[in-house]
Amino acid sequence: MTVEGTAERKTARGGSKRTTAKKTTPAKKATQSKAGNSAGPDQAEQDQLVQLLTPEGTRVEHPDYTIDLSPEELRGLYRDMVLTRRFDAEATTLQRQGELGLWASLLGQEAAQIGSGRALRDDDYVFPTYREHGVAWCRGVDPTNLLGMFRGVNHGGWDPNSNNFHLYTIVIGSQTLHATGYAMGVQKDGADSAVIAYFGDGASSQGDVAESFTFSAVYNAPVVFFCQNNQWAISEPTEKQTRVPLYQRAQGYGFPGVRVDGNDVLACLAVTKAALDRARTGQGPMLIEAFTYRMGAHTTSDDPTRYRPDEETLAWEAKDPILRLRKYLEAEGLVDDAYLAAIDEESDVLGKRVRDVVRAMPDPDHLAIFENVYADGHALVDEERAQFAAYQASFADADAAAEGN
Ligand SMILES: Cc1ncc(C[n+]2csc(CCOP(=O)(O)OP(=O)(O)O)c2C)c(N)n1
Ligand SMILES: [Mg+2]
Repeated sequence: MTVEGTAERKTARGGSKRTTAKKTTPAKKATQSKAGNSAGPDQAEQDQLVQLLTPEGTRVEHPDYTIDLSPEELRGLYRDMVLTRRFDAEATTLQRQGELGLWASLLGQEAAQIGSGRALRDDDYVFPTYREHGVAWCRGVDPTNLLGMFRGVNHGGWDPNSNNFHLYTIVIGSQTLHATGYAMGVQKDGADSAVIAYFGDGASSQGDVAESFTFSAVYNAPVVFFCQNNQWAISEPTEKQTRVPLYQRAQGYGFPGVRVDGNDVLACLAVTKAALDRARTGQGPMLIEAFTYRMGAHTTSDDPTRYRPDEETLAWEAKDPILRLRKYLEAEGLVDDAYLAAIDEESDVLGKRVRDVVRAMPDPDHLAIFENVYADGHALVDEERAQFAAYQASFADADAAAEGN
């Protein structure tokens, strides 16, 4: 999945020697990547997008996907997105202040996550990656619970079965297999719940995702594959993952795929609801490619200015998911200044709560890391635990000796 790896393969196929390949400076890389990751879809791609709300906030219709929401529901989507963005910004700041070890921001992907998250029924089951903070919000997972793992004080932070929201998965693409297996189980139980697996454009290159597509198709499993194509897999542009639009991959496995405007919360909601309904009525899996953009860095350990041009990010800013819904709500007279101010105030309260709770999270017992490795214990884990306990105790001994002097 590296640029270097792809370049080498191309050179080898082209017959020229690898040693002739020139080193690419970060600046050159950025220009090159622009060809594959333009500032948004070109006209052909645009024609394939399911869209119900234009970037200017104008409501449009689509022949296959419709939605009819009450003013309250529309305002709810706006509130979800604003609060999720605020939570995310707070987490990024907490990482910068040394309170978290790492954070993976969802900035720019709020519509994809809130739209799909609000399409779910309580009994549906979600298998997320590590960036689905908006979906977690929709499932009712307390946002502060998402931060324990990123602070390094627990292995997850919530009981997946309380909200039917699995723990975050870092191993790229593996959760699509978990989702497929779970969906096959749901089917055997005779339940009419559906399962949704989130993954990224980079994950689409993983074998696990290909296997999930095969198994779910042949078993007609009630699973929706929700791919957030945010245009980048760390520093790799989507053109390094695929030569066809990602949603078209589904066809080869025998189930439908659709590309939705991932910055349009209404379209994401409508398309995901249709896919879930399809799954729960025995019509099998579906692939949704939410065409969106990762506005921030891959994680707080990444510096995107080294590999992508500012113009690309700026062009996507004009498609901001929150702004377009706000324009629509304002134009329809569905929100007023007082409502918007109240949401901002609620955001501030959430931000403060997140900061307070994170700072007060107790450090775990040093030996807790050895728990839950095996259900019935393991001799090697026991040995490692004893070694680590002795190592920790050596500090206490040294402290005691120093005090004695
Ligand atoms: C199996 C595996 N290989 C590599 C990695 C390192 N890695 C972490 S995130 C990432 C990129 C994922 O990109 P994408 O699927 O597009 O998701 P995004 O981060 O853009 O949401 C990689 C390669 C990993 N976590 N797991
Ligand atoms: Mg990506």
